[in-house]
Amino acid sequence: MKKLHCASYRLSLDRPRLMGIVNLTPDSFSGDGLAGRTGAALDHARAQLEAGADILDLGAESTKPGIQPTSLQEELDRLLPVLEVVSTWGVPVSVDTCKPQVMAASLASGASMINDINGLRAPGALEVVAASDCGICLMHMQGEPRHMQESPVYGDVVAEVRAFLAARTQACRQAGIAEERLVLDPGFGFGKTLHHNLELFAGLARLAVDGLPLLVGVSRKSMLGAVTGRPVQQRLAASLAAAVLAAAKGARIIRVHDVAQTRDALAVWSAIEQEQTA
Ligand code: 8Y7
Repeated sequence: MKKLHCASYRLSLDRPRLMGIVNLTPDSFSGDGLAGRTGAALDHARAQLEAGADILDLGAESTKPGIQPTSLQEELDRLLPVLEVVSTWGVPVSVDTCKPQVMAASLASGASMINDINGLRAPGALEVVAASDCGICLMHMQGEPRHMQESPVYGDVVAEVRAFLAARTQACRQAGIAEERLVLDPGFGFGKTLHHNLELFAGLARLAVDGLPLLVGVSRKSMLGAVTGRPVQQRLAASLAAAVLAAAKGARIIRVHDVAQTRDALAVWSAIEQEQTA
C-alpha cells in the first residue's frame, strides 16, 4: 500500500488522511487566524491533533484575494515559535508557504512537509525541498493571490490543471525528488470560478497524474457558500458533504478546519465502503 514520505514519517494512504488547518495569519477568511498569539495557536494545534488530525498544516502567509503579500520576516515571526513546539509532538507538520527562505527555515525547525499553493514555482523553491526529504504538496493556482479571482479563464479546466500538475511533478523529478514525497492538489478556489471548481471536483479522479495521491482542500470555502448561500461560519454541513465526496472520488488527504466532525463523516463512509468491497 502507498505511503507518503514526509521526512522521518511514513504516512500510510490506505485510508483518507486528515490535514488539520492551523491558521497563523491575522486575516483568515474563515475567522480562525491566530497571528502573534502563540499560546492560542498551540492550543488550537493541540486540539486539531486530539480531534484526529494526521498532519498539522501551519500557515502564516496571507493568501486571501486582495490582501497585501506577507513579508518574509512577518511570516517567520508568526510561524517559527509555533512550529518549534508543534514539531516535537510526533506528528508530521506541514508548512504552507511559497517562499524558499520560509521553506528552508521551516525544514530546519522540524517541518516534515511543504505545502506550496504556488507549486514550487518561486526561484529556489525546488532546490530547497530537493535538499531535504520532506513531503511536498504541489497545488495548482492560476494567477497570484491578489488578483486570481478577478477573471479566471480556462478552456478545459480539468485538462489544464492536470497538465500543470504533470509539469510540476516532472520538475520535481528532474530536481531529484522521489515520487513517494509528492501529493497533488487542484487548488480549489485559487483562480477558479464556481463552475471551474465544480468541474474540477467532478473530474477529480482524472487529476491523479501517475497515480500520485490527491489532496483536496474545500473546507468552508466560498464555493460551498455559493452552493448553499451560507456565510463562512455556517458551512460545516457543506464541508462534510464535500469531504465525503472527495474521499469517495479517491482523495487521500483532506485539508480541513473541522477535524473531529470530518473524521466522523469519513468513518461512516469508510464503514459502508468496506462492507461493499468485503
Ligand atoms: C488550500 C491550501 C489554502 C488548498 C492546499 C483556505 C493553504 C485557503 N487552501 N493548501 N491552502 N490546498 N494544499 O481556505 O486547497 O484554507 S488557504
